[in-house]
Parts: sequence; C-alpha cells; structure tokens
Amino acid sequence: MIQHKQLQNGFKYMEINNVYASAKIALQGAHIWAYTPKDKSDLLWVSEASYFEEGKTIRGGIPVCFPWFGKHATDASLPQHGFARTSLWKLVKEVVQADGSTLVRLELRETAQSLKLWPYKFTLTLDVHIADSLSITMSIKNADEKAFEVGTALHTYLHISDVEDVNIDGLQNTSYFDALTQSTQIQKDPLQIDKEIDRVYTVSNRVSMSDKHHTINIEPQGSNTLVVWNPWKKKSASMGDMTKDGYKTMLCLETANAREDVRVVKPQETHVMGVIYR
Ligand code: TA6
Repeated sequence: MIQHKQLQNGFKYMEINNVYASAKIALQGAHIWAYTPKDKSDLLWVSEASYFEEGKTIRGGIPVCFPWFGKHATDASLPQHGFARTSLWKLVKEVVQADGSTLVRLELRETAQSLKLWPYKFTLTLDVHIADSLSITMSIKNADEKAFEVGTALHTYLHISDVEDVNIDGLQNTSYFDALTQSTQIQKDPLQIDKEIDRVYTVSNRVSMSDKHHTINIEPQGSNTLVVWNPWKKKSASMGDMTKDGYKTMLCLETANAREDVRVVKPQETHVMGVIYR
C-alpha cells in the first residue's frame, strides 16, 4: 500500500507498507526517513529534534547530497552538501511490483533558483526499491551543452544500539582522508569508534556494520568513497536538531562520490551511483 500524507505544516511524504517492509519518503529532498523490514528493527535513525519543514533538511534518514558533497569548493556561502536535499522533487513513478515489493522514482531538474547556485541543466533521478533489502539508485543526467563535475552522497544515518558497540568490516587496508586532522591515513583493522569521526574512505567493495542487534551489509555501485561520520557529544551539542545523547545511537555510513571521486559527466551522459542495504 502506498499512502500520500502530510504533516500539519504541509510537509509532504509517502508512506509505503508492503509484505517486506515499511518506509517513509519525503518529497522534499527525496528523503527516505524510515525503512523497517518486517519483524526487524529500524535501519535508519532520525533525530528526535529533527525539523520536518520546508527548506530545512531532516536530521537523519538518507539526505541526498548533490551537486557537491560537503562545503562548496570555492564559495563557502553556498549550501553545504548542495541544494537537492532541500529542494522539492517530483514523484514520477510509484509501482507495486508482481513480487509485492514497491518501486518509487523521484526526479529533480534544474530551476531558475538552482541555476543561480549551479549553472547546469540536469535530470537527477532517485529510484528507491523497497523490499527485504533497501536499494537506492541515483542517476545524474547531464542535460546541458557543457560537461559538469558532480559530488554526491547518500548521507545515510544508520540506527545502531550504541556507537561504541559498532564494528565495521571491509575498510581494512584502505586509505582515508581524516577531515578532523586534515591528513591521509591507512585503516589497518576493522573500524571501531570511541570519539568524533569524520573520514572519507577510498573503497568500492562491500562493507558491513555490526552492532548488538544486527549486521547491515552496504553494497555500493558507482562509488569509490564511503564517508564515516559521528559528531560525538561536543559537536552535537552545537547542533540545533540533535538531542543530548542522540549521537550515541546513530552512525553515518555514506556511499559517496567525494574528494578525488567526484565525477565529470559529459553532455547527454549519465552517471549512476547507488547502494543496497541488506
Ligand atoms: O558527511 C560528513 C559531514 O560532511 C560532516 O562533515 C558534517 O558536519 C556532516 O556531514 C553533517 O552535515 P550537515 O550539513 O547535515 O550538518
């Protein structure tokens, strides 16, 4: 079943319930903010202090970062992580498949406003497949006459038992850029976390994250970067949309095209990136 709902303030979202899972997707940002497989715990974390408002990103779920990741390379006044996550997308497809799973397609194109921030015509499509796994595919079509460079992320907030329980396997022997020390390092062992972390790993293989309750496999496509982020206590205290202890039960593992992995897309070409969580 697919239902179209809105909050009292007019914030629009879709609620999907099928034999495999339930999910919620906001039209602003094509933002998946809940995905719960049947008889399992929530995959995604959302801050209890998150905004659900026009023009403000949801703190949690899966923000879509586009057309740049992080701060803009040359103009710090432009919105962090681009404009896709706060733009209103168009729903172009909602289908219940023969096997009972659900496919939702949302689309974003350039507007007069986006052209002021990023001077290119584009078609950005997000395909979300809700089944016993959650599969997300982002297709970036260059609809302009000149090539563009694009940075992206599916900035996923995973819901975890406790950040200090977590073990991340699959990053061993990869290099990462540590945004906190501005240095490049090599990851030797499976990753465990006991303080603030903000790293961009160079990795294209499957990574798995285990906590006390479950193991989540993260299978990327068209991406050579995985960002690992937890703001920890001090930084979250400075963020208006985090509660005091919220950071403990979240970890961002973000399939991305960031830093050296930004992509050049030529006119009429399409870059496809995405991720499957199982
Ligand atoms: O992906 C990690 C990161 O870029 C961090 O540096 C960080 O501050 C964060 O994302 C959250 O960004 P936001 O703009 O959503 O507050």
